[in-house]
Amino acid sequence: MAAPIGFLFVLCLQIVLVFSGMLYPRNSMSRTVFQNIDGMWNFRIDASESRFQGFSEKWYTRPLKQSGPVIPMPVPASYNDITQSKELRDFVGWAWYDNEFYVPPELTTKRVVLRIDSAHYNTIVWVNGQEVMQHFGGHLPFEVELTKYDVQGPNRVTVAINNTLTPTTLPPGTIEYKNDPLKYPKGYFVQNLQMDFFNYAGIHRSVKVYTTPKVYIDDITIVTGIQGTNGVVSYTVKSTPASSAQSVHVVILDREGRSVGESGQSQGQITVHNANLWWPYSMVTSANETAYLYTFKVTLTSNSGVTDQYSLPFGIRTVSATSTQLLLNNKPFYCHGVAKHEDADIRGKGLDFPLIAKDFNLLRWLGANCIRTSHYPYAEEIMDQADQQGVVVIDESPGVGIHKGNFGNESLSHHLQVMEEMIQRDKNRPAVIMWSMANEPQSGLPEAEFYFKTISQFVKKMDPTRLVTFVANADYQEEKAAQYNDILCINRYFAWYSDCSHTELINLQLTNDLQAFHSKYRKPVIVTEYGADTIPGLHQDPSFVFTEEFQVEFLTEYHKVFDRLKKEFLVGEMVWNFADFMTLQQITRVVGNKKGLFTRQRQPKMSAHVMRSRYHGLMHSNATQHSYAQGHATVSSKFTPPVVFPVG
Ligand code: BDP
Repeated sequence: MAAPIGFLFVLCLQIVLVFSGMLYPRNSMSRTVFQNIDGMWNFRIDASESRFQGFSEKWYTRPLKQSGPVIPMPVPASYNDITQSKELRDFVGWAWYDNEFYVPPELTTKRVVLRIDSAHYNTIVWVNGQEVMQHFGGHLPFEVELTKYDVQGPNRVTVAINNTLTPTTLPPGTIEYKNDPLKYPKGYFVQNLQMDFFNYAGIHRSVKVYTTPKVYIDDITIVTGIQGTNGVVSYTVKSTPASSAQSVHVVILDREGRSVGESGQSQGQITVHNANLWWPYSMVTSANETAYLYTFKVTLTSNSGVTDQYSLPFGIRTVSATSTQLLLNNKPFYCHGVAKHEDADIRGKGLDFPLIAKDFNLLRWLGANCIRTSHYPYAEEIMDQADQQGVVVIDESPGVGIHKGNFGNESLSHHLQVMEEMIQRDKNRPAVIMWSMANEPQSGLPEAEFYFKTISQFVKKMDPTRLVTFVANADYQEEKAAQYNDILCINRYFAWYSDCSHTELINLQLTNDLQAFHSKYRKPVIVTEYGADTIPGLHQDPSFVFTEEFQVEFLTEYHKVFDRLKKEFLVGEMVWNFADFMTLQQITRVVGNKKGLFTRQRQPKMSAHVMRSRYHGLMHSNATQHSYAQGHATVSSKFTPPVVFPVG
């Protein structure tokens, strides 16, 4: 059988993994993000049978438009929904992009870095025909220093991306060749997915060129603790090359820009007296503020007297768990949230600022205090909003749908690599309280035990300050790997995927199931998914599946159980899903998954109003409890529950 569409090619190439801090590009006195190469790129798919034509004809050696026809393709965006072509929408294989950038001559004395914030999935990048980097996997940034190349310009950047999913990629998938000559033409294949979302592909986030001095701040790690009313900030600053760094000075600035602590060491501890802690907005009382962020400002001076400066926002907060509670800053936190997707019309998974702003407005409107980045790490610009707006995040890797055949060593080592990149990227974010290793793996299989034990230990070693989990859907009796989770995250669809329509069974089934899980592991539980597909505008009374009435009834039955178990060991509930999203074409999906509280265009269904009423109510009661615990009786009026939406 032919190698699946040129995919093996990339595996044969040497994967260059240069481990560095990859601090998010920010302007400072010493750094310039001087080019955002976003906009229209030239684009062409390699539709040859082998998908190998681009490599055999070396398309990267000259402008793409010289080797064949190109179309304009926006970056950032998925390419799938941009044109009217079904072939492009459903394409599997290598897609090629190119564009130009300049490096102003005065900046060539600096360290020049080309960074792609994310591309799906496997990427090779050439500058002026020379290969400069590869990256294996989507959703996470990668970059290369261009200093050693001649980049005076104009410079051509060529990017080839392969969206093929195989048993060892994350997410995993398979390429299936259909060999029956009576049914399929020669060489016919399909991409099988093990996940329930459209396999969007393209350059999904920004492409930037930025500079730093040649001796530069490579990485900053901040870990915070609380002692009485003080915050304890432990930090490490890594400079590269370390031997050329003469001195490091760090200062912590409060919101007003006043220094609240400093040090002349590259590693150490700073005490912030009477610290303002980072609180989710749902836990704010008259005594504290939403999501207080300090700035960690680092100044590095090289042996030759050149300085580099980097300012990192961070929060002071702690995360911990008992057998029945999830604690933020030693206070119980109840997560009333939503699971999301990066997904919208036309742009697919492409970064989109209006969409980010709209979604955070809707989260606040709903009263959701927590999101899960189902089923992959979201854009850093989304994570910034969570940090700034006090929305807690369960940060999930792209380990979605790990089934039998995906637990081998190659998969495991790639999964560890992805976890490392994700934690490295998000380790300083106060909003992130828990790392999710995967979504719905076949964790009832014996091989899942070693797999998740290894990843969980790796994650805890990299970051002992946060919790770790994977999101499970196995039966509690079969479950083999949940013992390595700090919090039991469980997805349940009683009365939808089982006993469909029988909402009267939810109470019994959900109660028994969650209690059994908790009794087995003695750990807190979050129901990370529950939901029912709902076609907006479809109404029926009495309720019927797919109607808005049914979704409301379904959610409300779950809430009854949550309200009881919340007093015992339940520490969170997250609706599946925030908004409708696109999926593969199949008979159980009507142009996508319709379990959203909002439509794909972010208009509310009846359920959104019900959830709004519930979440604002929960916030009010939590805030009251929280403020009593602290001895303050006032609750900010912004948490007054909205009028209950009249249902039923
Ligand atoms: C869960 C998956 C999620 C799906 C959801 C559903 O975690 O990705 O979209 O089911 O079927 O099992 O709606």
